[in-house]
Parts: sequence; C-alpha cells; structure tokens
Amino acid sequence: MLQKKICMVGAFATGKTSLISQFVHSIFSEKYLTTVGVKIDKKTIEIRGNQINLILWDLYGEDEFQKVRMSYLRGSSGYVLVVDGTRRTTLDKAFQLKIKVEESIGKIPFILVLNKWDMTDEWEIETYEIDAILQQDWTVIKTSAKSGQGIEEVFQTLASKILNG
Ligand SMILES: Nc1nc2c(ncn2[C@@H]2O[C@H](COP(=O)(O)OP(=O)(O)OP(=O)(O)O)[C@@H](O)[C@H]2O)c(=O)[nH]1
Ligand SMILES: [Mg+2]
Repeated sequence: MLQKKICMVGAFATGKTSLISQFVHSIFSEKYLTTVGVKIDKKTIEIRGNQINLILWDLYGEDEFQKVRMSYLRGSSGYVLVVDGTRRTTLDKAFQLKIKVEESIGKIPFILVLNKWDMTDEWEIETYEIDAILQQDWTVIKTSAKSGQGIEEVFQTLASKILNG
C-alpha cells in the first residue's frame, strides 16, 4: 500500500497531539501533556478509491527546535502547520517554522490549520490576516481537536495535494 509520511509542525500547545488523537483514536483530552521527542501514529484513508497509509509524525513544539528535530522531517511528503487561533504569537511562529522546514527539506505540500475553533470568544486572529494568507495560495482550514471539526478535511486535502504533487 502507498505510504506517506506527514509531520505535525507548530508552536507548543497548539494542538498537534490533540488533532492526531482525535483523527486516529476519536479521543480528546483537556489535559496538556507535552510531547517528548516524537510520537508516530498511522491511519489509512481513501482518496478517489485509492487506499493510502498516512504515517503521522507528531513532533514536540518548536521552542528548542534545532537540527536534531529538523532531521525528523526527512522523508516527509507533507506537513500540517498548526496555529492556536487563541494565541496570535503562534501564527508568527508558524511563519518562521515554515521557512525552517523549507530550508531543511524544500517546498512540499502543507496545510495551515487554525485550531481551537471551538474557542471563538478567545480568538486572536483577524479575518484580514487570514485573507492575506489565502492570497498566497495557501490552504487554510479551521479545526477543533475538541469537536473534531475540520480534521478529516485537513488530512484528506493534504493527501490529495501529495498525490497530485
Ligand atoms: N478547546 C480546545 N482545546 C484544545 C484544542 N486542541 C488542543 N487543545 C488543548 O490544548 C492543549 C495542548 O494540546 P496538545 O495537543 O498537547 O498540543 P501540542 O501542540 O501537541 O503541544 P506540544 O506537544 O507541547 O508541542 C491541551 O490542553 C489540549 O486539551 C482544541 O481544538 N480546542
Ligand atoms: Mg504534542
């Protein structure tokens, strides 16, 4: 079966682990347990009748993001750039991380995810900022690891981009 490696990239506590846990196991926890190193999960999805096995690499938040961590990215077919919509700084961090990823493994398909969409009353990212990002032809998807909203779409869209790439 076709296998594709996908990395979760983003500032700490943006919801990388929670998105995978909801996507793969349909589980959400309010408790924050930071990821130590890297955790790998798998899920098979179907795209236009083709089975594709996604190997999901969940990396620890970026703070000590150094050469060692960049090496985790090797062999990736795509990545999910995760932003916490309730913390504006995580968007800036995502822009920086994208540059680092591209320096390390080149331009590959990615999706920008605005996570925690269930917490709209604490939302810190303005519509004009999202519009500016969309102008660059990026794919932006709003998600909630709590409700599950948008998550299926993220991986389906990314896998499609990878297969078409
Ligand atoms: N309400 C809400 N909380 C979320 C959502 N996604 C994640 N959280 C919470 O945010 C916190 C951090 O989530 P994690 O999934 O551990 O974040 P992470 O990006 O894996 O963090 P690191 O591994 O430290 O980089 C946890 O308390 C989660 O319960 C969401 O969509 N909605
Ligand atoms: Mg984590």
